[in-house]
Amino acid sequence: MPKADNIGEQNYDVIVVGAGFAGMYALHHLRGLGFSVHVLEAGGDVGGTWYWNRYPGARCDVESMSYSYSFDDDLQQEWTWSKRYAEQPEILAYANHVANRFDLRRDIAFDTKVKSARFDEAAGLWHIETGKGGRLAARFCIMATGSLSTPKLPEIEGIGQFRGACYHTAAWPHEEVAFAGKRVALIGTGATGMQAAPVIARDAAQLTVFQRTANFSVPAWNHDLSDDEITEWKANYDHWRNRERSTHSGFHNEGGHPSIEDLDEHERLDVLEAGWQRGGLLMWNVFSDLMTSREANDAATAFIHNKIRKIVNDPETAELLCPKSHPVGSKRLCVDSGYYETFNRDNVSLVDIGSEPIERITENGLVQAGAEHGFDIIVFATGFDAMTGTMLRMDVRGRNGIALQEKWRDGPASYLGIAISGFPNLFTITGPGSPSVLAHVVMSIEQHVDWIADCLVHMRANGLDAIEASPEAEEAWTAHVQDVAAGTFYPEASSWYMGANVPGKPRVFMPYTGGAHKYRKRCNQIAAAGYEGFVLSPQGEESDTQVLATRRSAQ
Ligand code: N01
Repeated sequence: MPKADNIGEQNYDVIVVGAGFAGMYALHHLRGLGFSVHVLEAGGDVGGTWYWNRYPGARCDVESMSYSYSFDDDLQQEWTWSKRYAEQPEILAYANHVANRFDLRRDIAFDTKVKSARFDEAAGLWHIETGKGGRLAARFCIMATGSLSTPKLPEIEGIGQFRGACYHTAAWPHEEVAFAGKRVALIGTGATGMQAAPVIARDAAQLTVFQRTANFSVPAWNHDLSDDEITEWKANYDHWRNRERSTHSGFHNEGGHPSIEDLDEHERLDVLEAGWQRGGLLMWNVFSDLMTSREANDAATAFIHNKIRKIVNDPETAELLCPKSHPVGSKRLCVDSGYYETFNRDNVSLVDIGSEPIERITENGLVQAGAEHGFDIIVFATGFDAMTGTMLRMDVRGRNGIALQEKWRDGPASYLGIAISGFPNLFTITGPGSPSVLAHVVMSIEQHVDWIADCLVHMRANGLDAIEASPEAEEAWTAHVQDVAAGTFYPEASSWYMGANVPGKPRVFMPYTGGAHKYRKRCNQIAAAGYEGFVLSPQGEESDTQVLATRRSAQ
């Protein structure tokens, strides 16, 4: 690894922040292209999301044969998933397998949180400082920090007072949490809370679920994969990966869904029932116009309400569980394994905190509706400061010392969700403004890493030192992201996509809703047109060791 002896910092071509699926692939790919790469990771090992989210019932809502890297066919062939939807331990085992197989850990510093990243215009370098006081420099900085990596605790008075055990689902302990015989409060009913509730309920003496907003969920129908299913996938991986790259969501089995207008009443119900029986996230586009036609959305809403009313025995509880505050799909659709059925258990109850919020947390439990409820364990499944939270907690400064906190004061602006004007040579993987959380995220990660890698190779081959999104391109893309979202129901929900779950956060729709396939095409067109919308600058001072390092590795 090249070291600059003039500035006393460890010096690389590329610093990657994060060793989740994005950072791991960025390291592997860029290292293979001859760049010196170093990864800084806050956690104790690889895996990102799957390292932190160890809560009971944690599972991926994307089908396992698909939720994996596509960049190496040997890797695809040698790894065998056990279930339709993989559970957290199996996904973490996969991440570990990848790290071992490609010898990734030798270039990753674990338990190392980035404190600041500052661009030094004179040297054309990013200076990174870690929480441990380490200092590094690199020509390029890649933020592979994930979209859902800063857990959000609720602002409830007295939150530190509770004497029992208290957990956030995204900071779950590595050792087992014993629920047997315990009175458990679960706060939050998003994708996480809905996965955790049925599992906690099986062991706990009593589970009380505190729901602020009812959310839509469809069954996972999770099952062991048969040998035939696995064989079929492995024999046709190329085909399925190409399918993924050609769809709106990045799911191989998306597509062919009718518009509600083409169907009569019976056909509509048949389509919805088929969607429910198939289960999983594809219910999101059971009609091609689910997110744009009120009629389609209302039909799907009524259908799911009826399912909930049929599953849940107590009519009052069923009614509380029926989401009525937002269109289906405008908040992330949940995929459950027996969530609604859980409320038929004698040891489970549902408390509506939408109408009567939790007043405060006490030493023994919490106060709600004027009464104190005692608990042994409180589980916060209250989500994340999503998409921008992690980057904004670092002190990231671009040209002229401008702070990202300042630049994004009114919401994130970026070009393609990859680059930020005023922050040269800084890339974001699955950043705000890209499809990211609205698409198959591993596929989105690979697309971003490949694009960035091609860009760096192009720069190296052409003696270019710096790349920066132009203010005009950034402005136009950011407006486009908003325009496309405005044509859908997404902005109608108070969702984390909108920043609505974090008090004081600007309400701006953050992911790109235009479709992962169209987005990929646009990114490729921009690169083919010589990185249209970017300003590329030739090499500067020859005294910089980093330039030499890059050149050396290119030879
Ligand atoms: O978080 P959320 P999550 N008082 O923000 C409630 C991904 N994911 O961890 O709806 C009381 O969705 C909040 O209520 P409300 C997936 O993309 C993926 O569940 O804001 N309640 C809500 O019920 C998902 O969307 C998988 O009114 C409060 C809940 O807490 C994303 O992660 C699995 C509150 C938070 O729901 C986030 O999901 C799991 C307060 N002050 C998750 N603050 C996969 O399968 C918040 N809540 C890959």
